[in-house]
Amino acid sequence: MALSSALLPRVGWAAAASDVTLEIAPYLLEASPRHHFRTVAYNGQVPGPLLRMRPGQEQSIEIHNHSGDPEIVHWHGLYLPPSIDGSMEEGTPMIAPGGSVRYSFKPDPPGFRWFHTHTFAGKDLTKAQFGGLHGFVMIEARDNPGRYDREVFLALHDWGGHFEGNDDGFMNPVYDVSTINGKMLGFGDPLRVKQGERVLMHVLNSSPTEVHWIALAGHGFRVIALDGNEVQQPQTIAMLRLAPAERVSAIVEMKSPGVWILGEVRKHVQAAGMGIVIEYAGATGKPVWTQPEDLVWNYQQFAGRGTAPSGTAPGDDPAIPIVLAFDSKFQGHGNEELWRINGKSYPHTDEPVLTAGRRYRLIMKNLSMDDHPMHLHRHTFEVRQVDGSPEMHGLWKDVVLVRAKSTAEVEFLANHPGRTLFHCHQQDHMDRGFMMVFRYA
Ligand SMILES: [Cu+2]
Repeated sequence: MALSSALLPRVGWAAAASDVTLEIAPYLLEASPRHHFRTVAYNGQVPGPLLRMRPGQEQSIEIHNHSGDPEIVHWHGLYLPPSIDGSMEEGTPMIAPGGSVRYSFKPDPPGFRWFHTHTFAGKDLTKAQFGGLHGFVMIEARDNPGRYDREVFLALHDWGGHFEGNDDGFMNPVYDVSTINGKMLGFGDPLRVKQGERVLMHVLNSSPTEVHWIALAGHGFRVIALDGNEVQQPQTIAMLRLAPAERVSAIVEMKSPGVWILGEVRKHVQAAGMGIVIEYAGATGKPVWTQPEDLVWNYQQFAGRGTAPSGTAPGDDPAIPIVLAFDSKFQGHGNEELWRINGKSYPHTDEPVLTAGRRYRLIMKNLSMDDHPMHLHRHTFEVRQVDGSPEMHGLWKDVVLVRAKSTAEVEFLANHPGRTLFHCHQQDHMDRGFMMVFRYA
């Protein structure tokens, strides 16, 4: 039996009234015996159930909201109509407290996706993405040849957030506890492996606000996909960087017997709990960590030439540029800043109009001192340039981290008519105006 199913009960696709039922309800998370968090979860577990779906095969999902607050479920990375994509700004109806909805759709595109709440948190750092409402979606054909022995799904998350002012008077969330699959390092089940195994790790950063850096002592990661889309040039690297909502799929060859730590590279975050023990069969002893000296990551190394995932093949016309400048308006000491796109905050942001069949190039100029993980709903984009890099090809994502005082450029084919939300995935930033909607003509 795959270890992933031992860690995360699967929801199958047995013929029934609906293929999957999600129960949204209050939940007490035990990150360790001394760290409990009152939150809300899907099906009484954090992360929620792993949903396996077949590409293009009708899937029905029933959702019951027992939480006492209106809820909404966003299907991150899927091509769904605005009525069910899971964003109020696109027109998806909220699920009332005590209410239920039933969705039916044909999952697309194939790959590692996820689902999560898309509500407002404001000053309450237990709500929306600060809580436990996130889960994995794997859309995969039955005949996946699998160059690996088994799959493991890992979600990185931060808990117990509160606002803290920095030297400039800006308020940012900081956290007491960080977890992998809801557990602090040393308190979850170890990942038990065998020598010679090839383990495909699907890592999701479900953190409301934090970028995370992950390494596995004694091992490298063979990165084969970013945001669920195969990369043109797989690379074996020592550490992964994941901005909020990003995913990395990497194969780890288990060829260094022992007991190791897979965890956050930054000491204070690992000390707050972000780690999991990797234990070879027959190995004993204290888990070993080796501290990397530098944080190293770049998107460019994975780019190359090649074909696009289904439905996103670039057309022949040159892309139409859309320039978006990001900045913030200081609201006074002790307040959070108001975030702006081209000088306007949601709901007053522009609504650019797209023509179906045309390609667009988002030129994102980050004038601010913060990094922003920018997410486009209902589409996949091609990352073409980041941090002053040369032009790139074939790197397909749905989130890109636009670093402070830098420009990033992405292109996408407007091939999914309907309202489309574009926003910073950092919860406190989107709550403070960092969103806009694209419309189709
Ligand atoms: Cu942001």
